Amino acid sequence: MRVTQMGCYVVAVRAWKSLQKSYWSRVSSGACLDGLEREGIFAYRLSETGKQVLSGAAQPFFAQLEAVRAAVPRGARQYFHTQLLPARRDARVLYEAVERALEEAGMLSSVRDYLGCRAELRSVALQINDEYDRFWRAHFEDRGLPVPPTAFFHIDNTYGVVKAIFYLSQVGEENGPFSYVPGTHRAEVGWFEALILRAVDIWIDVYPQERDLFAALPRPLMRKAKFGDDLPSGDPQGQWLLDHERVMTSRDGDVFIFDVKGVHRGGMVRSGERRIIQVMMS
Ligand SMILES: O=C(O)CCC(=O)C(=O)O
Ligand SMILES: [Fe+2]
Repeated sequence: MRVTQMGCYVVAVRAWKSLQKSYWSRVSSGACLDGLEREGIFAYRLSETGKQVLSGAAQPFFAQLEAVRAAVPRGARQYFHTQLLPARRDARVLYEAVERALEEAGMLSSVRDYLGCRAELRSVALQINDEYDRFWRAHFEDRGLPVPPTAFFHIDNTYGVVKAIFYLSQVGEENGPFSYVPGTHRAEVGWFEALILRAVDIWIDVYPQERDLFAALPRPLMRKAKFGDDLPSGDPQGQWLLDHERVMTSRDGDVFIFDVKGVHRGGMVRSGERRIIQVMMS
């Protein structure tokens, strides 16, 4: 008799806990979907356990990335020296930890609802940025030009992608916070413009020595996804973006999910170092 009572009690507690869990994941998933739709970005604070599991799973890959970086003189590092992109088959534990963390935050289901497809993790990148990185300022400094305040503002040159960025170190104003201009993901861009600004961007990324030719393009073609570098300081539209830019530090959360169609930038470290996991979903 006592055993049966105990069994009923255990079943009732489990049912209550699972009800609570599904309620809270619905609540946070509703807020996440709402944030993505209205602002293009949503921030979440992970549980301490969630953070520890993620850090543990990421540690061996950060060690690999550190080794790659240590072999290159600081000033000579390129953008690709900031990232390690392990494939799922070589990083199962890490991919599962990331998936669980995104599920805890109600984010994976929201991304699926938002994109209207069964989105999956396409890549998980470990990233270290520090004050010696030059990818966002070399093209100005090498020409003796000041870095404009809108530097590195861009939209990604992909289609139908939502990204998540997990902060694995404390991030403040100085060590490369991610930032986003809420609402810009809803800007209407026609298919031709969308095509041109991605094509021009890829062209200049692949052939940076041809950057000067950008200025010679006819006006309708003079468009770039990474446009912040091309706005002079004091440009009124650039100023609007700066006035509305939301800078996300560790005070705002541990993971940020955003539609890459919105204007954003990050990793521009002025002092210290920043460690993140960047996840691409589509
Ligand atoms: O490193 C960052 O904070 C931003 C990187 C970025 O632009 C992106 O993940 O699309
Ligand atoms: Fe980006």
